[in-house]
Amino acid sequence: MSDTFYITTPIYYVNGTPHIGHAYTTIAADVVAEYMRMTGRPVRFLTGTDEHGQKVLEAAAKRGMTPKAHCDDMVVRWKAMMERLQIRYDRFIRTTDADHESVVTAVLQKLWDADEIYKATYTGWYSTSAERFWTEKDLVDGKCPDTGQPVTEITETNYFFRMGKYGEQLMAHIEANPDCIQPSSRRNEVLGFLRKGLGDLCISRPKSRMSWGIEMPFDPDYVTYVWFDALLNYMTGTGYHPESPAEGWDSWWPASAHLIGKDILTTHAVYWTTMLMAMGQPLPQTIYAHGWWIAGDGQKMSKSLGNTIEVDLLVECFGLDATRYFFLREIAFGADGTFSYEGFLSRYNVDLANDLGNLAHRGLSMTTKWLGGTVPPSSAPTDAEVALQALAASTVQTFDASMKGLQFHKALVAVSDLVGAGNKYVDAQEPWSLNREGKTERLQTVKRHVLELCYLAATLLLPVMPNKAAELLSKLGRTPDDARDSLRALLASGGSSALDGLVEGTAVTVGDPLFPRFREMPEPIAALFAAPEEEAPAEPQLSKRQLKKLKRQKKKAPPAPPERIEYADFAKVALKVGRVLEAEAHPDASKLLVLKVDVGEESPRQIVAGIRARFEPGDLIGRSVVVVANLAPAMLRGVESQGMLLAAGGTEVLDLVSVDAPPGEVVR
Ligand code: ME8
Repeated sequence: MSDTFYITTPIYYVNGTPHIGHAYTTIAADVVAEYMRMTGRPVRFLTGTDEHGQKVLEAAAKRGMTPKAHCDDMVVRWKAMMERLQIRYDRFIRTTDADHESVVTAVLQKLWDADEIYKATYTGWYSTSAERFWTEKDLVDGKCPDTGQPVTEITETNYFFRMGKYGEQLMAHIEANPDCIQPSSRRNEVLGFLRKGLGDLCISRPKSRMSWGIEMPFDPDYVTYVWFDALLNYMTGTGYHPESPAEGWDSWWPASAHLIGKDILTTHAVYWTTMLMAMGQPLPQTIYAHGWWIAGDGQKMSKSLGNTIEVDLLVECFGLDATRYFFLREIAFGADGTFSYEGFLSRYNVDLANDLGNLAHRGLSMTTKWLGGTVPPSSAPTDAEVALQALAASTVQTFDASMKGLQFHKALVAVSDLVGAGNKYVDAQEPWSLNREGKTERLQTVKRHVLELCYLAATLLLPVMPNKAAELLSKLGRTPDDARDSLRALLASGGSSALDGLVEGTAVTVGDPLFPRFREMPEPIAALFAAPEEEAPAEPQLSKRQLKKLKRQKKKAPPAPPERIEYADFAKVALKVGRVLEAEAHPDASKLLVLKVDVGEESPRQIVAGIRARFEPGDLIGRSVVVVANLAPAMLRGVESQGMLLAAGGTEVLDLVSVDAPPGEVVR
């Protein structure tokens, strides 16, 4: 198999507003692309914009511009987002690029000649908002299932791709290649969809209704359906062309990974794969559908949080590197995430300021103060150093396997664990005592190990935090190129040389802290949430006895909910679908059960629930539940509960709330 690595993001609707969701996919792709480059693989990284279709046409008309001029104007914001996030793509493709239009035209002609496309008259429900047809049974309450907007019944003659005939073949491919759709829950979703039977796909729009698209080569009255056009960008990006392919294009195909959000799973896992089958091309190695970021704490994703300004705000307040780190570290790739600024601040302070920043500072400042500011030699390792070495070697392996498997979260947890072990090592070795007691040789060995740990952490974090990692490397007297060489050597040695990357005698510098700690929310963010000052209501005068009674009551029962709350209050609660994996009686409380619940995260949550009177543990295994996912963890009779289940019933539990949806799905 070829050693090349070809990775893509979705091409974003040029009309849309770039927000943290788009930033997320793009950062993930950038990180894995850069990691693969570091390991020495030839990499091609494609991103871009999707520029045809009705919405673009309408938006352009509103502005009194031609659609192309409108796109030329809108695309600037997307390119600016990429630049701000330091995205190192190899090509930014636009579906209005001439080479792409030529590929789409030639593919259509080839499929038409091969009778993979036919013309037919069809009656269906057309959703203008989703720009597609639905059958009667697809509709939800008579509306578009994707957008909830009204649909119109249209009878139209169009061109259809014989997608249906590939259903069985696609199912067989997915069964035989378990990694081709990830995570596995998404693969099962696609298989479920295919088992219902696959129809043909309408791939044209009459120009009389919608003219902004690539003309059908065999019928000038029609343009190509926007998805058929857009998906082919992945082939254009390799240099493929049915008649005049660029030399070496097939070294990039099949793609190593298409990163997408779960919203566009079917178009990729079904439309795209069957199109490739009809074109006689191999299918991508992996289509990875990640979860959605939703705004927590009452912040609306689309307005206050979900726009470029807010990505910019994170970058402005915490820096680009911390922003890139946060999204990949915070949730497992595949799960949904609830964004909150508090969560961001705490992740920054804990992982970056306290752990990594602190380790670097301890290593560099003590070396400067006590050892003349150069990388010291290491001698006579004790068990502590042997253990660190073993951990470093296994960290490299975990990091590598996780990056290759697009498990960014796991990769970064491995680095955090290493850094944590480094800080514990410093605490245990007490270099300050070694210095005081004049045990210079031992002090040198300890400091060398701390600096080596920093070097390894900076090496592994380089694809994620290119600037901060380079800054740390420079403090250690090394460069990103040194780190790249070290990584390759480490991978070749299975990690055995993991703490041997620095050069004895090289000068180190302390400089400014890498990640200054934030004691409070940075001002520009705090200002977003500053409530207008209200007059405090007058305190009622209560006797001591009355006050005591009130306190007791308050302690016993949660306050009754107010009659009415604002949407923002409700939006603070993150509800998720869970599936009960395990259930057992609480060791120390007769009314409680201890459950393990899969909520679509990397590991199941432990939830303690007061439902023992209503349920036996065995009743619950496999049951779907609704979990309050952002409730602060609490100890319930000595067992930690990481969430709460929704149940019906007042004083007595009558039933648990269940929904028919996969674990991790958001409940709103
Ligand atoms: O669908 N959380 O473009 P699009 C996480 N043009 N990721 C999110 C997100 C969120 N809240 N919101 C958006 C299209 N994304 C088509 C694609 S590809 C041939 C054509 C990310 O602008 C995620 O990657 O609506 C999602 O799939 C993509 O943006 C949708 O971008």
